[in-house]
Amino acid sequence: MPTDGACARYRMLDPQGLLALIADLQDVRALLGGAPPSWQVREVGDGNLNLVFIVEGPDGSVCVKQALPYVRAAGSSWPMSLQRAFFETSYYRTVGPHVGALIPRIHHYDAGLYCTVMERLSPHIILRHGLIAGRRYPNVGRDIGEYVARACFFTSDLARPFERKMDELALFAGNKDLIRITVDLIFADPYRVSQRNRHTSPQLDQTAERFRGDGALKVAVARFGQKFLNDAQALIHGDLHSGSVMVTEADSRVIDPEFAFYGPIGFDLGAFLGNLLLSWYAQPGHATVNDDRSAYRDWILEQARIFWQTFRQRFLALWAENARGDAFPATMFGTPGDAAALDAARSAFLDSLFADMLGFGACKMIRRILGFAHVADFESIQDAARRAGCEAGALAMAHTLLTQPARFHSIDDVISAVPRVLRHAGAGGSPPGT
Ligand code: SR1
Ligand code: MG
Repeated sequence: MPTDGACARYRMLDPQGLLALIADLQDVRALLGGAPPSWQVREVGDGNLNLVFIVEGPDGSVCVKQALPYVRAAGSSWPMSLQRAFFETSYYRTVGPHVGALIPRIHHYDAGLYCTVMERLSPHIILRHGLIAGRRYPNVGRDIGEYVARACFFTSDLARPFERKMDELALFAGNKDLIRITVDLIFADPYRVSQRNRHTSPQLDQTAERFRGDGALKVAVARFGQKFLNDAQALIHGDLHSGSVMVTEADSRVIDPEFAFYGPIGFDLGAFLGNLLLSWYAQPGHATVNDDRSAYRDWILEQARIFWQTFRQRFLALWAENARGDAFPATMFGTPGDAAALDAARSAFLDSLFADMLGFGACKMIRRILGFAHVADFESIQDAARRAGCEAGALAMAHTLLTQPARFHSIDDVISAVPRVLRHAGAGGSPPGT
């Protein structure tokens, strides 16, 4: 864990400080080539929390991410622990051996400056930006499904003795400040009056008020909030939305795991699925005369299907091949007669993850429309009425997922419901799911 002594060395990096830091790292110097005065530094961060720099030399480039002592999107009025950088690097170290090249290569972590020097992903772009631009990434659903399966399975009790998990659980339990963000911003604020909330107004005023007064919806959300705190199933990324994935047509990488802790696997699954659905609902806002985005919407839903199916198949395969943990110990299920019962139990577990994915995904959709941190998928739609129409559709779908979960037994149930759930009574349309 970081110490107070390490904190004392902290200073916010500027280009000069960054060059001094890197000049001392022989491997990174060699990668960049040339001498520090020839290196170009740019700050490129557009996220809610951190500074992000690109450093380019004559032979190569690196990315440097540094935690700020406050929430970047809010300013110094919202202080925030620097230790998130430590939890991010700890997450990368833990899942790295299991996920291979699906994360960036980490060159160096500086415990005093709370910054990480890592591979600069190029020509990758943030998946969310690609989705807004209507670009297709043929491997992304499969890659992220594989990623969640591997990262979560190998850190779960299915794969490892509980002692190891307990040690890590204790370490990541220190990530309290970021867990607090999630607890408040996802599971509470959108359903109560909070100064941090905002929404497209006046178009969604009634919907926001209706959601705050919807007891059945709030109970469903609160149950997922409780599950988020209680179900220490695996080491989860904690913020696996489409802004935490970088892509090319051939390659996908998961970044930004600073919200990591031992939590429910469905939270990571839901983050990715929920953000694909947000993108689907935002597409009319990005339509042009030449492209109404309807074919692109089908592609998004196909990626959602591939994502879930890949996760399910890979998680089950990993379980069949690597059952070395204390949950469902392999030595207990050695007789031929056990196979059917074990298969049924495994299938039931995956069904529970599916239900969690839908519930958490819906919570994540709602918070991006009625809460503090919104997403560029909607924010980049200039026309407020058009934006509100797209957002109302997403809210209706999320409401249906949370209040009518029995309608959804398979990913096909979700995919066929999405185009039919377009408006919500509170947003001036018909009731959801009709
Ligand atoms: C105050 S931080 C707001 C949001 O940004 C991150 O991406 C997380 O999703 C967090 O909830
Ligand atoms: Mg992030």
